[in-house]
Amino acid sequence: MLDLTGKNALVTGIANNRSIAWGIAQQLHKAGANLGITYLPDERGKMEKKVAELVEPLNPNLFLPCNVELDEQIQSTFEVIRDKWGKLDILIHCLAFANKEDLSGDFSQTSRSGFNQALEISTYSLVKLSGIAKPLMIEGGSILTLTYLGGVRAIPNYNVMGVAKAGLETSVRYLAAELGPHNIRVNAISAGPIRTLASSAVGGILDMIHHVEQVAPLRRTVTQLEVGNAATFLCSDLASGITGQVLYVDAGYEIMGM
Ligand code: NAD
Ligand code: 0WE
Repeated sequence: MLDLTGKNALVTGIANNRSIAWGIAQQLHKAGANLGITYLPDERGKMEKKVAELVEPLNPNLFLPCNVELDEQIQSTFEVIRDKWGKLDILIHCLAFANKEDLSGDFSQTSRSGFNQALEISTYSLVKLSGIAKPLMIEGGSILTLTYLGGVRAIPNYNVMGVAKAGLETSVRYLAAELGPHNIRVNAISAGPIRTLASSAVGGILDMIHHVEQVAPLRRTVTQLEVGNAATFLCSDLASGITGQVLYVDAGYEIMGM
């Protein structure tokens, strides 16, 4: 039923064993997908080593550095995919960045450079990666990104990331409209708050998680593997009629009014 054998999947955004992208990669692997993994390189090569060790059990047959701020790294990532795979079926976009000082305090004080950087890394990168992936998705394909409720509602301190996620969700719709005739589907998962490297660096995340545990219909938060299961579904032929959508994987929190 849910079978991804013969599918080539590129997964971005794994930093450690708490990353949502790690939960997605594990479930794609379980469904039989052939994995390519990209990581954000640092000067000392620490991230490369850490992520390589983590993903080894999934036998990725591509493992590449890809800082989405650098066109040449994006370009060479997709050159390797073209040369080694010949086609791409699944693209997972699971990355975001804003300056820490722009994720607290007054939104109106966001700097021009901080605003631009958050939108370049968190939003424009989906547009850019999709444009490069398009000619490689020769048998059709599925593109998936990760968003958060702060792109739709004003969530305290999410600030410039909320603007980035609003732009991301809108990009999903415009990309879905463009790529649909090529049988490429584009969707987003809006995940509830999960403790990861990115979220743990945010003050008050534990209080937010506690609030969700009180209010969400399921009275709990979601796990990376639950997001991975929904991602695997959206990337599979079982979701062949779904594109341009934002699927909430949030224990139901989004439906509540109080
Ligand atoms: P994470 O820190 O594990 O992942 C963020 C990733 O972004 C890291 O792997 C990091 O290397 C990568 N990244 C940052 N700048 C980059 C760049 N310039 N080039 C390439 N990669 C870069 O945290 P996470 O929570 O798993 O975040 C993954 C996605 O999920 C993000 O889009 C985030 O907004 C979204 N999300 C997270 C939550 C949550 O509560 N954790 C909820 C909803 C959505
Ligand atoms: O999208 C996110 C996290 C995004 C993020 C987090 C950081 C922290 C460290 C982007 N850039 C950075 N930069 C850093 O230097 N989430 C959905 C998790 C999250 O972040 C919040 C949240 C939630 C939930 C920020 C404020 C309020 C709530």
